[in-house]
Amino acid sequence: MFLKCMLAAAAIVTSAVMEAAPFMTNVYGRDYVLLNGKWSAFTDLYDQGRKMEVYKNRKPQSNEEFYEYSFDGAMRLDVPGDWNSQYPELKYYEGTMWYARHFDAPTPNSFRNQDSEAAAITATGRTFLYFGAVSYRCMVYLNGELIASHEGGFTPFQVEVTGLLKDKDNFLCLEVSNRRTPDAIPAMNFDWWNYGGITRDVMLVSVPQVFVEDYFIRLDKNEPDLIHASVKLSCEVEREVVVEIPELKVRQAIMTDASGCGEVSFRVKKLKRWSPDAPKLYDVSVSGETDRVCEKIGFRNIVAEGERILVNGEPVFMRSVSFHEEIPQRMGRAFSQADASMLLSEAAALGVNMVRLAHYPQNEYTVRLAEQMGILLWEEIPVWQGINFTDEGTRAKAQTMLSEMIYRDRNRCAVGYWGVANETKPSAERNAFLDSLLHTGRSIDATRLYVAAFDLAYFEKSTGHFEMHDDFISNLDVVAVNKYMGWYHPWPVNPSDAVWDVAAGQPLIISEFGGEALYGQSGSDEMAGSWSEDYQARLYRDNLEMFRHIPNLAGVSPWVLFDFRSPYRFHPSNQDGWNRKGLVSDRGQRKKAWYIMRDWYASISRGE
Ligand code: GCB
Repeated sequence: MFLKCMLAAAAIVTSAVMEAAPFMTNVYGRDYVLLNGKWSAFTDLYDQGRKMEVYKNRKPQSNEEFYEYSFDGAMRLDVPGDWNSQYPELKYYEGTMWYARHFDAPTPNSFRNQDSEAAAITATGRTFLYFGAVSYRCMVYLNGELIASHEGGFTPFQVEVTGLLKDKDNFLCLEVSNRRTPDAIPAMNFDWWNYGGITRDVMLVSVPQVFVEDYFIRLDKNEPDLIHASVKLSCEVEREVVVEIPELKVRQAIMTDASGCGEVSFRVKKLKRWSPDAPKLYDVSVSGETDRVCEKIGFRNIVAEGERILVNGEPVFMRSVSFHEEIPQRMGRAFSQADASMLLSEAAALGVNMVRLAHYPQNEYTVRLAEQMGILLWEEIPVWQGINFTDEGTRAKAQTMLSEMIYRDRNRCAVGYWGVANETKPSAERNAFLDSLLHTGRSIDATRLYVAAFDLAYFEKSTGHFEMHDDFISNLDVVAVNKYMGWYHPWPVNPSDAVWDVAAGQPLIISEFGGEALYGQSGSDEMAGSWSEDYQARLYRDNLEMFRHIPNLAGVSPWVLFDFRSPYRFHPSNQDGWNRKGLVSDRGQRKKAWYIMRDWYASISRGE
C-alpha cells in the first residue's frame, strides 16, 4: 500500500507556520537513544567553515591536499550544555561553533524502550534525529549532507534520517550560531546571558512506519468531566487509534480520516482533577496499530471569569515567581532533571502555586516536574522588548516559536498560560504582530489563557491612579504588568495610597516587581543605591502594601528567584555581570526579601 507520509528528511525546517505538529509529541515516551556526551567542536568567528566544507570532515589523502581545520584534536564540549560555561575563553563568545561527533547506527535493542512493545518494530521502522534545543540557529549535516536547519534557541526540532544512516561511523555535524541579529527573537539585546550551543538532549528516535505523531488530550475548558482527544498519525491513512486511561476505565477508539487525523470527546466518571493542591495525574496510552505511546496526563479547567482566574471552578490567586533556565552556581544553562529539581524545589520553598518560566520555553524536564509538583506554569516565547514588529520574517518566526512551544507542552495540564510577549509598546504593527500570535496560538490550543506582560502602567497625577492605556489588552484572557515601584520608579505617593485602575474587568497579574540587592550587604532601607538586603526587603514590604489596592489583582510574580547572569548589568562591584534582583543569591543564599515573600504567600494560602 502506498502511504502518504511526512518525509521530514527532505524538508528543511523553515520558519513558516506548519499545520501539522513540527515534531512528534512526547518524545521521551518513544524508543530513543541519546546522542549526548562529548562532542568535538571549534569556533568559527568569521564564518569560513561552510565555504571550507568542514561538515565533510575531509582528511588529507596526499601531499597536495591541505585543510586548515580538523575535528581531531579539537576542543571537546559537553552536549547538552551551553559552550559559554565550559571554557573561560568562551564566556562571551557569540558566533559560529562547529560541533561534530561520530556514531554507529543503533541496533533495535539499543533503543531505550519506554514501552517494551515497540522494540520489535525498530528494524523495519523509521528513525528521526531530534534536538531538544540548539541556541540559536543551526544547520545539521549528516555524512556530509545538509539535512535540516532551525532557528530559535528554546524549542525542539526533528529531521527524519531513515535510510540515511550507515551501520558504522556516521558523521553528524552541526553549525551553530548564537550571533544576535535585529530580525531574531530575542533581538539585539536582552537581560539574560546569550548562551550558545546544543543546550538540550539530542536523540535518535525509532518509530514504526505509521506512528502516532501527535495527540492532544485535555479536559474541556469549562466542563469538569468532558475529555477531548485529538490524534494525528504520521501518514495520511484511515486507521484505528485507541486512547486508554485505565484508572478511569476509559478505552476510546478513534478512526482517523484520510488525512490521518481523528478526534473523540467523552465523559468520565469520578475524575480527580489536577490542581496545585492535589496534582493528580493519570496513566494514559495512545495506541496505533503498530505503536503505543504512554505518559501521565492530568485534567483541569482554567478560565478567566471577570477579574478572577478560576481553576476547576474555584478562584485561585497566583502565588508565582520567575526564574531563568540557568543554574547560577554553575553559571550555565539548566538542562537536566537534577537542574529542574533544584530550580523548582527552591520555588516551592517560597510557597508558590505558579512559576513564570522567564522568558522563553524551558526544557521539558522542568515542565514535567512542575506538573508533578503541582505548580502551574506560564510559558512564553522570547518576544522581549526590541523586536522588529514590521518584519514579516520576524513575525513568522514568532509564530513558529509559539507553535513549537504549544505543540511540545499542550498535554501538560500544569501549563495554564501561554505568554506571547514581554514589554511591548502600542503601535499598529505591534498589534498586528501580537494578534497573529494569538490567532496562531488559539488555533492550536484554545484551552489556555493567553497573556502578555506590559510595562507601561504609570501613575497619573490628574486622577491619582495607576493607569495603562493600551487597547490591545482586551484581546487577552489575562493582563500582566511588570512594575518596578521603588526601583526604576520612585514612589509618587505612599504605597498605601497607590490605587490601581488598570485592565478593569480583567484579571491582572503583577508579573514582575523587585529591586537589586547584594546578598550579605546591609545598609539604608531608604536608599535604593545602598544595594542592600535591607532596601530590597523594604521595597518588598511597600509593594505588598500597594497590592492591597489593586482591585482586579489575580496574582503576583516577584522578579526574580535567583540572581542571574546578564551582560546588561555592569556595575563593577554590585553587579559585575549579574542581575541582583534575586530573592536568592547566585550561591543559593536566601536574602531578607525572600522571607517576606514566603510569609506573605503563607498568609495568602491560609486565606488571610
Ligand atoms: C524587566 C524584564 C526582565 C528584566 C527586569 C529587570 O522588566 O522583563 O527581563 O530582567 O525587568 O531586572 O530590569
